[in-house]
Parts: sequence; structure tokens; C-alpha cells
Amino acid sequence: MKLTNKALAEIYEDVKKRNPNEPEFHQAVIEVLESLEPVIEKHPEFIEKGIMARIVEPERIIKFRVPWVDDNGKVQVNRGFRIQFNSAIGPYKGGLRFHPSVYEGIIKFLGFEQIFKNSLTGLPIGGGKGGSDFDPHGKSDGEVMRFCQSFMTELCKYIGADVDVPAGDIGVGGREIGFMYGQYKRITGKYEGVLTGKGLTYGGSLARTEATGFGLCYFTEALLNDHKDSFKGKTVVISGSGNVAIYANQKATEYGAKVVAMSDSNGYIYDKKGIDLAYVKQLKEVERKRIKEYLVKHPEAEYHEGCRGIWTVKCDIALPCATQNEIDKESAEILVKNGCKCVCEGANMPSTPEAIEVFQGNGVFFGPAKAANAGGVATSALEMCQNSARYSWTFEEVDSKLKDIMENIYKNISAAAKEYGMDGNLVAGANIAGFMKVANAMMAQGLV
Ligand code: NDP
Ligand code: 2IT
Repeated sequence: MKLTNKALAEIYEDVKKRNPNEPEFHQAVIEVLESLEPVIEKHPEFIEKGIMARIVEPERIIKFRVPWVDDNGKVQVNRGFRIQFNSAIGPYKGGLRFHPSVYEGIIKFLGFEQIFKNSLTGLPIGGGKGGSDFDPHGKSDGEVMRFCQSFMTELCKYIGADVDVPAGDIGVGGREIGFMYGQYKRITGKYEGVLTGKGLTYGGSLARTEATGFGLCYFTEALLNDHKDSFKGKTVVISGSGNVAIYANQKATEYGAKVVAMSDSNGYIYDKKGIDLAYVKQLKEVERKRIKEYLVKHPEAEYHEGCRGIWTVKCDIALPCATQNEIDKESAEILVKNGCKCVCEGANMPSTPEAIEVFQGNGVFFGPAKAANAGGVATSALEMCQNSARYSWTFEEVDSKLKDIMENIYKNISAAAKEYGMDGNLVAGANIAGFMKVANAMMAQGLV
């Protein structure tokens, strides 16, 4: 731990004591507290008024049983979560993750990061996150529907268009959002924008599907442009092959880069000609198959077992878009050794603290998740806006707002880093800029 401020060090010790065995949450908190040291020196009132002590404690944690019946008639029981972390600047907003690794610590780290990310978008959304240890892989549509209906039967008591607005994350895409929306409407009788990432026939926003991946590339291009560079002609490696990875590939390719590798949790593919994205979309979005199947159509490409090996592929730009802590120190060192010059995070917290140190210590341009992947939730907020107005914008309108938002995020976090004497440190810049708006709102609202 590098904290030198005594009050912040005490807060961190308290977080560890209160949330034992939740290493991902501790990791997310310490990174933010470290960045905020210079802010606290300038603004001791944030300690005195308990802003720091309050911001690390969720406003509410909801934890519930999710019983459902599988295709063999057997009762299954999963656990559901919704953490309503901070509502200082707007209704709780953040995705739902369905993955067997989900437990309270994962949802807490994601909810905590969401506070600052949502603030960076400039839109009025607070921080929340939820999910379940349910694994949609290999389940039939009927099983997924019964699970989603049971999950929403409980969750609907705590959410609402002006209260808390969930969306997708790992394992939750259009299919799951549809099933949950139907159940919410059936139970509450309300046709309202309670979820985002909805289908286009029932209140979804154009460009929400593409938003996180496109936004990641808008951010990365802004960062590169600021250093007189761009995606054009670059070799790119993207981990994952889900929603974020697919649309990051599409936009990077549109910008003139060549994406040569993608992965799933089993392994990675390397195609030196450039990945055939239409085929990856077919495999992943339609057929729900493994990335290994890419070789059926492209036998000249390579498949390697194990997802971590993807970071040994030589590239100029790496976009981790799978999951937390997928780049460790060793992988970061290999990326640097192979000449990688830029890493922007599509996933949430994909780089370990040691990996970030390697990147920053070697002059790699590093765009942290809170800023770089904020395009998804920003477009969710645009979906809320359209739902409230009972209106919808064209793809081009939403996409151009998204691009503006991402370019502004880059500008604002660079400026915040500079203001606090850490020019070029976008981790610090994102944490500081995201924090200031929330902290000021909390100050104004008194002790709540
Ligand atoms: P998807 O479920 O669509 O895709 C996830 C991808 O990551 C899959 O290829 C999956 O492989 C892989 N993956 C998941 N868990 C692991 C793991 N433990 N190890 C290795 N690979 C893994 O999710 P998204 O694309 O929506 O999300 C990807 C990341 O982006 C997450 O960190 C999410 O929090 C973040 N994010 C998502 C946003 C969104 O709008 N969807 C917005 C901002 C951030 P497999 O199928 O084998 O599990
Ligand atoms: O991590 C994220 O920002 C998301 N999964 C998207 C959240 C949202 O509400 O769109």
C-alpha cells in the first residue's frame, strides 16, 4: 500500500476490515484513494465532512435467492445481488453480470467503479451494479427465461425508471434484458425505462449495442490523436469476443487498424490477415459457440488453448475487453517487450495494479476502464433520456453524442491529471475528475 495520507490509510484499513475476503473491491478502492491524495491535501473538508468514509460504503446492498426449474424439472438455486452504491448525482445506474464467479466482492468493485465512471460521462446517473452467479453458458432459452423471470420477480421491488436502472454486463445481453423487461412490466404494470439495452421494438436506443466498443475506440483515437498518432495502420489485439470486444473490433477496423487476435475464456485465435468479424459475430451473437470454431471457416488461422496467451501476440495497441485482472505483470511486460504503445481498457479493471505500473513506467499510453469504457453507460443514459421524452434519435444522432462524450472524457481527465501535477497519468485524472462532481454533490446534500 502506497497511501501516505493518514486519514485515507485509516479509511482503507476500515474498508478491508468491513469487507473481508473481497480482494477485487479492495483493489478498486485503493487505486482511487491513492489518486485522491493530492485532492485531499487541497480539500481537507472531504475528510472532515465524511465524504471519503461515505463514498466507500454502499448506500444499500440487496441480496436474494433466485430459484428456478431447469429443463430436467430439477430445482436450481442461484444468488442475486443489487448494490445501490451512490445516488448523489442521479438514480443508481449500472449493469447486471451473470457469471459463476459473481459474489458480493465482484459486484461491490463494479458498483464502486461505476460511481466515478458515470460521473465522467457528464450525465445525471449514480452508481450501482448487480448480478448473479448464474451461468448462461450451455443453458436453453427456456432455462435462461425462467431464471431471468425469477431474478426480476425479486429485483423489481427495488428498481424503477427514476430509482435504479440496470442494464447488461458479462452474460447479460439483449435476450436476458428482454426476458427481465417482460417480467418487470407484468408484475408492476408499468411500461417505463427501467432497464437499458432494450430491444429496438420496445424502447431500446439505436447504437446502445455498439456503444461500449465504439466508445472505447473514440476514446483511444482521441488519446492517440493527442500524441500525433492514430489507429490507422496499427496492429490491434482485443481480448474477449463478447459485446464490447466485437464492436471495438468493428470501430478499430473502420479507423484503419488491423485486429489480429480475439479470445474467449477457453483460448484465443490469431489470424494474421485480420479477424473476419462477420464470422465472429455469427459464432458469438447468433450461434453462441466457442471462439475455437473460427478455424472451421478459417483453417489457416491459429487457435491456442488458454486465454492469457493472447497477450504474447505482437501488437501496437491492446484493448482488453473480457474481464477483471486479465493482464498481470508478466503479460504487461511481454506486451511492452513486443512494442505495444497503447492500452485502453474495455473491460472493468482488466489490468492488475502491477500491470498498470509496467505500462506507466514504460511510457505506454494507458486509458483506464472508468474513462475508456464509459461509452456503454453514457449511451444507456441517452436511452433513459429518449424513454422519458417518449422519442427516439437516429443512429447517427446517438453515435455523434457518444463520440462527443468520449472526447470530452479524454479532455477532462487529461486536464485533471495536469491540474494535480500528474500530466499524462490518466488513472489519476479519471479518478479525480470522476470523484470531484460526486463529492461536491454529496457536500451540497448534507449528511445522508
Ligand atoms: P459478454 O458476456 O458479451 O462477453 C464477455 C467476453 O469475455 C466473452 O468472450 C467471455 O468468454 C470473456 N470472459 C468473461 N469472463 C471471462 C474470464 N473470467 N476469463 C476469460 N474470459 C472471460 O460481456 P461484455 O462484452 O458485455 O463485457 C466484457 C467486459 O466489459 C466486462 O468486464 C464488462 O464489465 C465490461 N463492460 C461492459 C459494458 C457493456 O456495455 N456491456 C460496458 C462497460 C464495461 P466466455 O464466453 O468464454 O465466458
Ligand atoms: O460496466 C458498465 O458500465 C456496464 N456494464 C454498462 C452499464 C449500463 O448501465 O449501461
